[in-house]
Amino acid sequence: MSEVIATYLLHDPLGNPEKKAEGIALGLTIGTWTGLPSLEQEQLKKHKGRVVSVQKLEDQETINSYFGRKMHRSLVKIAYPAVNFSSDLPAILTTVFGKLSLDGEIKLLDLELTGALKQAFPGPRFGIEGIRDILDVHGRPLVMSIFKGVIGKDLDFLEKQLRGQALGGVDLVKDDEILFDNDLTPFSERIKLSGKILKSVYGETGHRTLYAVNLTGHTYELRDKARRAREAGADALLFNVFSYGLDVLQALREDRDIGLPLMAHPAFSGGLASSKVYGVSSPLLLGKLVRYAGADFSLFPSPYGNVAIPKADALEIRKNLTEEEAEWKKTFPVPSAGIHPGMVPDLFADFGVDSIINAGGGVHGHPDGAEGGGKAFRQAVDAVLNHQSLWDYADHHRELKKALELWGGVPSTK
Ligand code: 1AE
Repeated sequence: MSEVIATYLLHDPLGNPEKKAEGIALGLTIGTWTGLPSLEQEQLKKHKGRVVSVQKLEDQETINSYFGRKMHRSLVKIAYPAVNFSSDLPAILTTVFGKLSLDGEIKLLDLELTGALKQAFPGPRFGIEGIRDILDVHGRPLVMSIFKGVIGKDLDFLEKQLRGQALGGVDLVKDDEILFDNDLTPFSERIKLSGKILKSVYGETGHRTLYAVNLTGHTYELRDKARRAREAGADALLFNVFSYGLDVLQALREDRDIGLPLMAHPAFSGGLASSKVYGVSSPLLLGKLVRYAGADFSLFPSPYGNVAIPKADALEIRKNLTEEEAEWKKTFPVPSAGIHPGMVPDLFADFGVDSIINAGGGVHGHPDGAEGGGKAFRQAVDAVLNHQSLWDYADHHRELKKALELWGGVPSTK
């Protein structure tokens, strides 16, 4: 029998997590058990939630002072029978963390799907290998840059930015997540323009760059808009999945007429995942669930940029996106935000070859502009691949040297 096993971090003033766990397991399934006549117990047995384990944790003074009273902490695992819900994420999330999420003293850390339930989720259409094949880039992390400062600007401005980024040798360029449909740079015009520019740069340099256009608008418009994007020649779609919902991502993934690589942006996820005591963990949201729903790329805050998350969380996100799973292809981890070339050795060490180094300000802020910024990142990657320090490599690579002089060559976390 398939189940979803949910892991929660529980805060409990009474020090009786077993009782609280049993209350959750029953409350989110059949409601009550002990008072039921034995015939009804028999009928409802297969629907009953099951406490799998309760593990008491050390108290934490910061948590006690947050709540203003002593709170016992524990990790609790509860299994929910799949027979209780339809095989979709809205039903699963409502079961395991529906009303319970309003409690304020409990955090959903993880979900584990067992049995046939896994087959309800498609995972990425292309995955890491598929994206590498499209680009024909293997054996190194990909480099991505981001359109910046594009609101209120026209297509000529976008053209210059895109050209610079592509000439710098980045593998992907994504829209800024706050670029929506607008009169100056309409969605379809951005797709057409990017096709033209990136083809021309490919002709000049032989380097292929893909562009991820931001798919925005009302939910009911997205499917047709995404299909039109494909017809217009789009390479990939950027998607603010947490502003819409994971099931919307899954619908885009499952539509064969769309069939484009999907890039999940973490915008709004901080509203769900930032608290230590309630909400949902970022490894679950930005790792497991975006992979299950079908993202080929998952962007998330790195541990060393300007909106950093704890390193353990970032590494867990990477693990959830890339560990071997028979059912799902791997999703590219894209640790992001405030990234500059001096961080490349740490990014490489922490996230490995199968990751994407992504920067907006760290590309455009280069003294030689976006082209210089792109080159500096590619040189930093080459330095690591050649087992050289960035500074040594920069002696013969001027774009990297200028980047290191501007931003420094060592990360702040080591
Ligand atoms: C975590 C998302 C990062 C992102 O989308 C973005 O725009 C980053 O910009 P920079 O690199 O911080 O300038």
